[in-house]
Amino acid sequence: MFLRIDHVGIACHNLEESVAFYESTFGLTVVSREVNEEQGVREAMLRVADGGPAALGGSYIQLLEPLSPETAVGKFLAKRGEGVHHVGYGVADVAGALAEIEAKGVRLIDRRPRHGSMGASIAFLHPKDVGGVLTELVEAPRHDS
Ligand code: V0V
Ligand code: CO
Repeated sequence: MFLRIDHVGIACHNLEESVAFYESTFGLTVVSREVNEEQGVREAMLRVADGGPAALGGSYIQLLEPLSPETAVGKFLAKRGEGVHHVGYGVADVAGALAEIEAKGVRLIDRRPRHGSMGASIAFLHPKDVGGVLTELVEAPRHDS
């Protein structure tokens, strides 16, 4: 079901400071920036590796700054501080994967796919049913033409 690790999401207080750290320390490059009101984040994707065949897409570090303290990332920062927030796995079909996973008894946060970074369709699984790991499914947009 999981094709690859699409991204690791990292919660931070100040997106620009964290981006500057990742760029200067590890030589990573920002390939996308977005404000996602629905998810309550300002985020940047930094490309890590090619991740195999081009059709599968790359691997990224996703830096996440909360839009306010009441958001998912805002609450996480208040409770736990900066650090790893979630793991996003690449899947071919988010809706199909959600149905399969739910049938195995794992609670879904999203019953249908939402808008994610770089045009992806995303959905989250509850961390309490995945050994404490907030888990995201990521279906990259198709590049057919
Ligand atoms: C909370 N908990 C976590 C967690 N966040 N455990 C592991 N990893 C995390 N990131 C634990 C928390 O410690 C509590 O455990 C329990 O879950 C309930 O947490 P809470 O603080 O009361 O918060 P809730 O229940 O209001 O919300 C938690 C959930 C929420 C996971 C349901 O954060 C959520 O819906 N997340 C999905 C959306 C999201 O994270 N969006 C931002 C990334 P104890 O203390 O009771 O044991 S957006 C993104 O990735 C995008 C756009 C993209 O990739 O394209
Ligand atoms: Co993410």
